Amino acid sequence: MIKVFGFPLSPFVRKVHLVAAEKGIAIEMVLGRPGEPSPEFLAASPFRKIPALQDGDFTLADSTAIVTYLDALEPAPSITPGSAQQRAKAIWWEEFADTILIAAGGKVLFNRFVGPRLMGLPGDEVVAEQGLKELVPILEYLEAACGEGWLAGDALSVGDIAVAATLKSMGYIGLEPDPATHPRTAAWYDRVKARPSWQMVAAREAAVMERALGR
Ligand SMILES: N[C@@H](CCC(=O)N[C@@H](CS)C(=O)NCC(=O)O)C(=O)O
Repeated sequence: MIKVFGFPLSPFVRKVHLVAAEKGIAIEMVLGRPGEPSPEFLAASPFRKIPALQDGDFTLADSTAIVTYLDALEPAPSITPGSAQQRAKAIWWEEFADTILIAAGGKVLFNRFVGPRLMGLPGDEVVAEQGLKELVPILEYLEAACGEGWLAGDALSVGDIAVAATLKSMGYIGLEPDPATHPRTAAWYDRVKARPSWQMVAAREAAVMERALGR
């Protein structure tokens, strides 16, 4: 079975799990300890980033590379739209999630949750507040883009998956889309959350997080 290394709180890891679930690709989640990387993980991820994948002799790091691999292995259902413009938009939304949304949201997530709750490190409230400020125009941009359907056309794409995966991490600090302030984003997010793939991945994550938080 394909192995995916990494902790499911990471939006990049969650993106890979969601894509695999959409496509019905079975994967084994390998958690590991960040401070004590296994030789298997190091072989798959030379720069020690999660996620990483091992499929027999084949290894690969980086969520974008990994979902490209999964999409090629199992083309249906597609996560990359067919038209040139929609396909490019899907990649834009993935980039938006992976570089812009996480850069701001991660400041709040790390300092209010990952550091204090999981790593025993004090959070830096100045950095968290800075992240909250940076998030305002980013979330407004997303709100303006959300419509009745999906971010990059008529079907769910890797763009929707990446953005929703990042918002779920932000849910750990109470920053999932608020219907009162971001109704279009909240409605789109509800559509992603209604998918069986999301429910399966979220249930698996909840079990891991419960153990990590010692509940
Ligand atoms: N562009 C990479 C980003 C991966 C990444 O930054 N992962 C974080 C966890 S969210 C990580 O491994 N951090 C550990 C470190 O930087 O040492 C991807 O899409 O997979």
